[in-house]
Amino acid sequence: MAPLLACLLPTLAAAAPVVQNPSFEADRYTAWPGTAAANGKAITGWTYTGNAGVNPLWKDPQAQKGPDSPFHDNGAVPEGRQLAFIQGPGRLSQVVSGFERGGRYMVFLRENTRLQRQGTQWPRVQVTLGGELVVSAHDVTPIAKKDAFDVPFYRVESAVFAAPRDGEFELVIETVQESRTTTILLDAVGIAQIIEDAQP
Ligand SMILES: [Ca+2]
Repeated sequence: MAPLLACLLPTLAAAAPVVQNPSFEADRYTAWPGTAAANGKAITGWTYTGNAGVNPLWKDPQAQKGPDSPFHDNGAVPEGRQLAFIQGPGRLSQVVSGFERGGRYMVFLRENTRLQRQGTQWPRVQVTLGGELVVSAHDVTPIAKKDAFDVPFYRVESAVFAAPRDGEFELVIETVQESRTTTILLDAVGIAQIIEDAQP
């Protein structure tokens, strides 16, 4: 069935929902510590609440210093050079279009936690799509020791679900722990369309 599947893929892929700025590479922050509030109050493609932002920040080239990531203290950035973070309770969200009624989808992302300033809790994160919980609230612990950057962030996948209608749904990544100092690190957010094997 491989040839048939190869024929179908381009058509279906074109209709798949696309997350904007999924890897948080679109912005170039320069103001410490990389909060959106200190960098034009914008994360391209996303709406945020709370103390969210992007690391690293890129200093003046004339300062002869490399990128600085105060929130990123362990684990390898899984995609590109940048990640998003939410310190304390907050959310990153965007409206994603292109869903088809009955189509089967899965939400995925990469996550990790800052070791420093944990407070009394690790971050607790959940993901909703169109108000429906697709990734249950769960604690995120650091994937590596401090200043160990070899292991990429955890990969998290939702269960496969069917879209209840055509159109767009709001994707919300939300931290729900009480601690205001603990910080989740996020990258490589996406929505996959699950294509069934074609049977004759
Ligand atoms: Ca990235």
